[in-house]
Amino acid sequence: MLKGLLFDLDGVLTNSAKYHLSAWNNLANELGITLTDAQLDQLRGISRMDSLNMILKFGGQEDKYTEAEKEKFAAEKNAKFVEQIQKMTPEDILPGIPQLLKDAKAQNLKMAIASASKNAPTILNKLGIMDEFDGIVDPSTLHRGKPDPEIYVKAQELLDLKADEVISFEDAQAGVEAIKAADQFAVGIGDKELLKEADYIVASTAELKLSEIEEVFNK
Ligand code: B16
Ligand code: MG
Repeated sequence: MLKGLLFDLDGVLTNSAKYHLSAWNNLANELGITLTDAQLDQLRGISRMDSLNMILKFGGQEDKYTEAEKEKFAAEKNAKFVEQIQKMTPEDILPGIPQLLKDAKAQNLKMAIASASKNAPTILNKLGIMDEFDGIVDPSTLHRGKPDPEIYVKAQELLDLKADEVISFEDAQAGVEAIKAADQFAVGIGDKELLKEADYIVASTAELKLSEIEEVFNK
């Protein structure tokens, strides 16, 4: 029986992904690395340091910098990102999400955030939806990032629920893999081919309808 919903943040509740991608693009340019759209897409849902390491690898610079230099680059990227998200407002909640949250509340479903972002509390406050959630996984407590199931297992535990009692929402391939590895029902938002492991796929959040997802979940 459905008792809870677990949400990724970037690309699901709001499009802060666009700020992440532009901040990474800036840094990559400074390092003389040109990223393709497909490479930028692979950064979705990936933690800050793992993203930086992937970018350096894309540019053939994986052994070029010390850990201290890499920390400095990551901090630089984050400073740009934090500056950008200050302008977010409730208008930045993605279409379909306010109704989904309302329908979930009407059914007394518990809700938690399973975002790799250390900036998630700031973003949720900016969007004005912090109080809607019963729990937020603290990504600094994680040992492994998505596609490892750890973050989704932790989110489910925060709500005191079992894997077959939750529906989890993701826009990233690594995220859908994490949900499936946690044995949960995955809703993928985005490209059908990339997210093909998901149990239910929509092209955009505007198409999300809790009653329709539940029909498939209950089958
Ligand atoms: P931060 P999600 C992820 O959020 C982003 O998709 C990814 O681009 C970012 O690198 C990661 O959070 C870490 O974010 O640098 O703010 O700690 O999709 O898991 O909600
Ligand atoms: Mg995401």
